[in-house]
Amino acid sequence: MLFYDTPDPAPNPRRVRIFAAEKGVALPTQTISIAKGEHRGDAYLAVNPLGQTPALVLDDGEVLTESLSICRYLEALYTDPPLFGATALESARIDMWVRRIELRLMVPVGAIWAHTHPFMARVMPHQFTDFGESNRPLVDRALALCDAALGETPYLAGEQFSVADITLLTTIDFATFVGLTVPEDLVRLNDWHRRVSARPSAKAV
Ligand SMILES: N[C@@H](CCC(=O)N[C@@H](CS)C(=O)NCC(=O)O)C(=O)O
Repeated sequence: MLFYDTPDPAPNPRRVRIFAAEKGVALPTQTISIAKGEHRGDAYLAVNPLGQTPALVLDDGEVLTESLSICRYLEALYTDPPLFGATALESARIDMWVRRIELRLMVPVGAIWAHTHPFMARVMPHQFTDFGESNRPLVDRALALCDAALGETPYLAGEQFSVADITLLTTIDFATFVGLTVPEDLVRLNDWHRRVSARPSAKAV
């Protein structure tokens, strides 16, 4: 296997790095620099025509993209510890939270990034600033939803650390890079963030 990775702050490759670290799996890795535009170069487009990272090339040459799909593949190969749930209910809860984070948090964070951030002004043909700004309340709402869930259980989707926590951690850290903050009064979410950031996997490079 060969894992095509991009360093922080890219949240999606980091999701796979943390996932692999939690499994104790070392993936042979090649770094693609988005800052240098390597994701749009012919060599990488031959691997992933979508021009995005991460990608995982399997031994028979098949290429998996989509960070969550790569995580699912690793979960099937390396079952311990289970990060997608061990029972039907755990799996459904984890899937529910991953979808909520992707759709309710990452989508508005991505819109704020694309349409308001000065870095993106260099690559976006036109920034719709009002649209970007209009996404800020959606971020606040999604963070409050997570904070409420963390009042019930130590991890986002239950008693065990899961890929839902990995998805939330990588998204919040990217949001912080974009200039957003987790409000201090979301005490449970801030506490959760300290706990999961202290796991060795959070530092996986
Ligand atoms: N849904 C995809 C998103 C992949 C994605 O957006 N990757 C970013 C890096 S975090 C990227 O390659 N951005 C460069 C671009 O889209 O041009 C996944 O989860 O893998």
